[in-house]
Amino acid sequence: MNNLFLMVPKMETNDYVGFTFFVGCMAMMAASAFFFFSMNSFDRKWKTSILVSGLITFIAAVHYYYMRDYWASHHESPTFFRYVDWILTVPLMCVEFYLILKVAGATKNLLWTLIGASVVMLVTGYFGETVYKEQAALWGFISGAAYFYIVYLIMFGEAKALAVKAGGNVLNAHNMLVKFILIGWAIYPLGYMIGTADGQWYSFMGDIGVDMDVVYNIGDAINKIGFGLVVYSLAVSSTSSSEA
Ligand SMILES: *C/C=C(C)/C=C/C=C(C)/C=C/C1=C(C)CCCC1(C)C
Repeated sequence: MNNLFLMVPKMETNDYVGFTFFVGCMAMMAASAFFFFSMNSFDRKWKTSILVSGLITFIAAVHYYYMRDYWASHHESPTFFRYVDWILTVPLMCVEFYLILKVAGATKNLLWTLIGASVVMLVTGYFGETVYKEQAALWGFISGAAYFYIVYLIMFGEAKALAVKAGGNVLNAHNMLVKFILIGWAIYPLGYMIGTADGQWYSFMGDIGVDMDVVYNIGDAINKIGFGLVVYSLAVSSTSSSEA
């Protein structure tokens, strides 16, 4: 009987970081169920996009399950699980852009450029948070450059040109997804600055009283579930407009 209780680490009622891990886990699970169950009501082209939305939230749900547990047992940031989650889900978000823009002739080359930039962004961020913490500002800067390159590609570059070419619902959805990258993804560098503030020029970020993981958890909820819902509504509007 005791073993059963040991499986659930104690959670304090004032542990608001733990609370956001718990709620994040539930929200990711619910979103996954929603995407997976709704998938079959769309035709093939959209089915893949909704499947990817579901995979993004599902992969996150599994990682949140472990992160929640890790936090509850150690009261430390689950940096490793966090970055494993991101390295899997962020490239999948690049895949979403590619799938949407395929109608306008998006190339594999564009897809790999986006994925490559996102991997650089995450690996350098990981270095700054772990092995080279003293140089966190430098690594964060390199990571930020990769981030802005992604913003450039989808806002002004090749991806934007394709979206304009596709027009209609695709262009609307693309513009919406761009907002997620521009505003939603900008949440993450804030979390990073809070978490690596010690001894950096932005040391004041360490005193603002918000925990890095809370910022990351809010970012994930907005970006993974919100992003998926934009794709979902594009599928809904495209399906109903082709029937009409
Ligand atoms: C589902 C997870 C997502 C969308 C994660 C996105 C993560 C980022 C956009 C992280 C960006 C970072 C910077 C731009 C600079 C500092 C280091 C990072 C990795 C936190």
